[in-house]
Amino acid sequence: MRIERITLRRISLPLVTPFRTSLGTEHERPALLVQVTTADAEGWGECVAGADASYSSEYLEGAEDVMRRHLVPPLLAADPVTAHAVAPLLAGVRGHRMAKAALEMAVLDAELRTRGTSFAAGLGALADRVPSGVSVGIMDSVPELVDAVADYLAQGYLRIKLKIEPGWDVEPVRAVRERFGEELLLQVDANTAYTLADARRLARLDAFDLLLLEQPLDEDDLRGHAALARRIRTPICLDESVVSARSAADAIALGACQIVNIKPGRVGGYLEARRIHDVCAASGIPVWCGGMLETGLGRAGNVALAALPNFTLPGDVSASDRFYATDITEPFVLQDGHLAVPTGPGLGVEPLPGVLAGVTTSVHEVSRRDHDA
Ligand code: NPG
Repeated sequence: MRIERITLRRISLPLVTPFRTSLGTEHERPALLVQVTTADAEGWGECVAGADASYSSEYLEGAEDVMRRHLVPPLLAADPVTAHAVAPLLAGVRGHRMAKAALEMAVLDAELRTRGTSFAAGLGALADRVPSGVSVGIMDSVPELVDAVADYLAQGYLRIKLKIEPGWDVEPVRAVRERFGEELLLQVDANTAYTLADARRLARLDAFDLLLLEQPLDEDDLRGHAALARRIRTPICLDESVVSARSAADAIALGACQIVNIKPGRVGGYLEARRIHDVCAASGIPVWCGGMLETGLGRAGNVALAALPNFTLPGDVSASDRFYATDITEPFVLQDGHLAVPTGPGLGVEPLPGVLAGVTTSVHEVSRRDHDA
């Protein structure tokens, strides 16, 4: 496959409700889409970097900059290109996993569309639907939170994840557990908001039979997570700390986690995400698919990934309307608490041209010819 053109498109989608985590509050989701054009197909990628560098060191402007200067040129110069060749071709650039992931995703999509193979089949997934969980932000009051959870459960979501931070942890978790009972699949996500000095407070969450406590400590604090794991009963799940199959293997070996959240965007792409899935499966560590407020494009890829066999916990793969009144693709809809795995070639979904045009804020195109010149 030869890439004729790479188009970088910035969009911004308004959120249906503000989303507050321990890192801040988001009112809209800016995203960077990558479109790879070959003689036979268009492939789409989505970069999950945020507007600021609060979740990771990567941020959207930086991701676009590194793509334009350092990542797009080697892809346009390579002939042929395959999805598996993207990471080696870009290995001369350190880090920037979110930028690399978006480019690899677009190449993989183009390749699979050319072959007439779906993302799920390409990744080796068999399930035709995946259970859907929902992530519930920090709210102004506990009653407001309980109402929001009730509404998501009425819609059919099969698992609730509560965002927590110091001052918003034991009480909201207790209220939700008491209101909805022991049967509710419930977990919490701290986005690195605690330190090991909070171990006693975090141990109070043990009373609520949570599925897991996600990323309580700093992303580079694997030993701290291992120490915390010895002091609480709730299983620890890592998100921010796991950026590659190697870091997953290290975290597991150190006893820093009993569960792993896999986000393709965070780990450099769907191919590395699958390697993490395999490493975890071999170690008896269950995984689930995280979410980063993806549009229908990233959501399609995530649903396909989540159909792999070791994704045994419901993921943050919610319906499109959890975040967006109008998605840029045909929306993903909850069916009996599940999302259907797309079966069409590649991602199986495409941006709706009218919607895409309406949310686009900038377009930058580089073709092989410009590059050769
Ligand atoms: O369902 O897409 C979703 C959102 C799930 O809570 C969620 N994501 O920390 O995992 C997280 C959080 C997040 C969102 C992180 C956006 C970074 C960016």
